Amino acid sequence: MSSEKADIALIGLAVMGQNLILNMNDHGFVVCAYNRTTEKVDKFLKNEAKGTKVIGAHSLEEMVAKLKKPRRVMMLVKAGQAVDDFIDKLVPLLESGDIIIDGGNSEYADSRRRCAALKEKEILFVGSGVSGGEEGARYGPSLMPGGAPEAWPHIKEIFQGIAAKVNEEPCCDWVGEDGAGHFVKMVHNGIEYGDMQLICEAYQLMKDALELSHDDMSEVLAEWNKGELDSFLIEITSNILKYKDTDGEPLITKIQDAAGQKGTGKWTAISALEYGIPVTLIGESVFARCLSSLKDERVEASKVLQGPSNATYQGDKKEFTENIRKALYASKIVSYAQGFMLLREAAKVFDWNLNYGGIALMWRGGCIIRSVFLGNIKTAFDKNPKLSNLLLDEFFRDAIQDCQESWRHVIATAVNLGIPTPAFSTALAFYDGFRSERLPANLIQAQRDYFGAHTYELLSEPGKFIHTNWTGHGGNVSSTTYNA
Ligand code: NBP
Repeated sequence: MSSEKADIALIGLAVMGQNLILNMNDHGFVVCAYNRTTEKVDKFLKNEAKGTKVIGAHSLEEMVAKLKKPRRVMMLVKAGQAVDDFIDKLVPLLESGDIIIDGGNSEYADSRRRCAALKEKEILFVGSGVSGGEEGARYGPSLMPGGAPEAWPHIKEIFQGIAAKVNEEPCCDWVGEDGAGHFVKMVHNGIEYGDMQLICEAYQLMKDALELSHDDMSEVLAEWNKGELDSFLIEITSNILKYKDTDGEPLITKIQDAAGQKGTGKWTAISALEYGIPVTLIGESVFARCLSSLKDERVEASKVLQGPSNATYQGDKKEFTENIRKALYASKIVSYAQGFMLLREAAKVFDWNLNYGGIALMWRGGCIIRSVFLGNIKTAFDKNPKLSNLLLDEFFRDAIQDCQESWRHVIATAVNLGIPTPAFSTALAFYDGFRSERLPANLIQAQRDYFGAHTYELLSEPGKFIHTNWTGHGGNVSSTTYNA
């Protein structure tokens, strides 16, 4: 065995860990592999890592002894307790200035807590989002590291070396303090839920309203993939739609229509509620999955609840297909605008110094939401790093303007045909709400004051909250004014 010291240790030899180690090895870094079940270390060294410079360890003590200083230890283990357990075991073995990196799908609040606790012990903690699945880990993931900023110069070369590249630029940069890396990863996953739901709505419209064949739909998506919608998810959906089972039927038609979820979309929606940001499209996408999973109830309801008698579109199919594409594009712009609104608010709440253009670049390649579109977002933030909302950027403002008529036509048609388009519709409702100088919230304020003496603010006297005795028999005492 070589006496060479390792550049980094990696704990967790499941699919992500093994592939990331091999990726690091390809880029010239010496990795020390460790796993709770240590037989997996030997198995890995004898098989996948055979002939590489990867070394192994059978205890954390051995692993730490084999590392260059400052020691860099990365974990890719199941999120939650396993991460805390490893941290507890590692801390007594490490020295001031050593670095612990958690690359799992941890909740950002846990990363904030771990970063603060380890700072007390002078250990630098990094919580890094890793996206791209098995293939990404092996050949170039999107990496979103955040935590103790002093750690970045020590891990930058490895992280940017192994990350996906777009036009030579690595899809990895420093995200921000404490839990910022995992927060950005969470929003990435939420946006992924939104993108998938939007494609599903386009699919249902083409399938049910236009009665296109699966091969035709596959071709439509392949065509879309050559333009503004060029993305990994459109590409794989085109492939899925044309994939045939052994009997020649499209496999997709045989798959149960009940969607699963592992929680990151839900966490994004919960954060949106917590910080009061209308990330409606991701929320609708999570709920659409929930509704889909009520399969038995839907089957029963389908026998009883009536919709419109006509469920197919009578106009020009080609033209309507183009309208669907534009509805999808406009809705997608709204979804990303909402995602970035949430990032901006979190940055304010936690005092993170987020680089929005850098985040767009991190998502531009390597990860599931990778797309040409993210290049446009990067350009928008490069042009104006202080851009308050993507919808206000000229490029996106004009793009929505160009799509608007089609977008409204598609949603109106879907409503008339009884085809659900929750994500398309919520995106348009958000757009119309966001561009309204006046909303009917004056009435909400009046209602709240009427029944609960919650007070309201007069347009003519901003900042002054007053109560009206609307009925003449209520008291004049008002409730305290605060927002929860
Ligand atoms: P898993 O999420 O399946 O985790 C397997 C690893 O966790 C093994 O090394 C296992 O050790 C270890 N582990 C478990 Br399970 N419970 C443990 C415990 N109580 N104490 C110590 N170690 C424990 O592997 P993965 O799919 O490679 O994912 C790794 C991380 O990366 C996860 O957080 C995941 O959410 C995240 N992630 C996954 C993907 C993906 O596409 N799979 C993508 C992006 C991020 P053992 O061998 O001894 O059981």
